[in-house]
Amino acid sequence: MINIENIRNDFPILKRKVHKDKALVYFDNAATTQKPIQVINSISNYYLNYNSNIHRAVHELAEEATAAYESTRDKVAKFINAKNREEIVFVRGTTEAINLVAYTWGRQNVGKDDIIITTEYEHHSNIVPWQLLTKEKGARLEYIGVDDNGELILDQLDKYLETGKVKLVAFSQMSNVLGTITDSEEIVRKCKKKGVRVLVDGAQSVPHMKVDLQKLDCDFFAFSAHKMLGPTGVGVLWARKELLENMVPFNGGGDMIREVHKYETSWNDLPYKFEAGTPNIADVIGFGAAIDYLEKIGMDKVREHEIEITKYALDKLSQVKGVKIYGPMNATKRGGVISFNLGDIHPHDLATIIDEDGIAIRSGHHCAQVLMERLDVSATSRASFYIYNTKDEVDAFIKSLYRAKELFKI
Ligand code: 7TS
Repeated sequence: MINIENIRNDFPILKRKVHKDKALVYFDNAATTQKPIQVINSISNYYLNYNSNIHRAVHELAEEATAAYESTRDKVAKFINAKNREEIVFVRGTTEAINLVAYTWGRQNVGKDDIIITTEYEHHSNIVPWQLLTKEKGARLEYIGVDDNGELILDQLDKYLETGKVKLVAFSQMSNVLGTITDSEEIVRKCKKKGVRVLVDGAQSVPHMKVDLQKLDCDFFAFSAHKMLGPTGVGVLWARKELLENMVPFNGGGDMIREVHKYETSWNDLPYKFEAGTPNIADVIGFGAAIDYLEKIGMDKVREHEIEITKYALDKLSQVKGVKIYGPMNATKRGGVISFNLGDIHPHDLATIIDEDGIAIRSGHHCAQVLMERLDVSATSRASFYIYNTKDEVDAFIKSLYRAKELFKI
């Protein structure tokens, strides 16, 4: 069991009131999580005490900043059990990581009539880059469908793999709308048999469960710091060393070069070949503090807490008459994300009403319009949890839904 009271004390924002005197119930964690004081302090400590550019100067400040920045790379590698620190590329976030792969590896390896597969429950950031690439190359983009339980219909993958034309399968390890945990190892196994590359979007999984890249055995992996207690503007692309070595650079500029001449340039070693320009030093350092924080709790404990709170919320929510919940009803098959609709109340109206009670949820298409089409809705409401959320907060949320029901007379 985790000590929620101690954890909550580390998050200054949880003490603030909203709408004058309402306690904040923050259930929008799938969008971004709150930050503990340890992360905030590590960023301000950098600016207060050793602000400097990295990898360039020999003075003490630069050495301290470089060491702190590079120590996050080691922490990330250990956190996701990557074999080599050189395989960890810092980017702005999941979106940039996927675009990097599409623009470099994709342009080099995908041609006319090739197939890229994604799924119907992807975030737009794992759809649009592939649309851009396939349109440019005259290739095809195909989808693994979602069944009525909110799970992927994996048989559909076999049919495409049989064609021998699939170059890449790109999918999310956890849906940001349905919470569904993808059977990732099974997909990787099927793809490996056919020599097909796999990209896994870990934006929702890495913050919430233990991820082991050596076990997962995919080829590309992307995630964002800000969904796991870290700052915005930092994320990770992990890719196999041999792939990164053969990929052309994404951005050209400082730091990514070894030698530049008038007409020719040679590239720096990995991972610097993919980190052009002054990076987001402060926030990478803050990301390191976020990983330390999660490691101290233990990812097994994080997951355990989330299952408990999700189970509780699914149970309470399904007792509210008129509620439709999307995705698997078994809390062990999903992360702490619950999308739902209440009667015919528009999700934006519902979110606005319950916000008056201090409950912050997300409403809309959650950057997953392909899934909205599949579910035949224009939008859903979504409550998403993290380590600092409590059952009392779930109760407050449910109470607020009853107030909305009364207001809308349903
Ligand atoms: N992939 C998944 C599965 C996501 O949930 C998100 C963000 C992204 C990619 C993009 O991450 P970014 O850090 O590059 O923006 N998801 C959400 C969400 O569910 N609500 O706001 C952002």
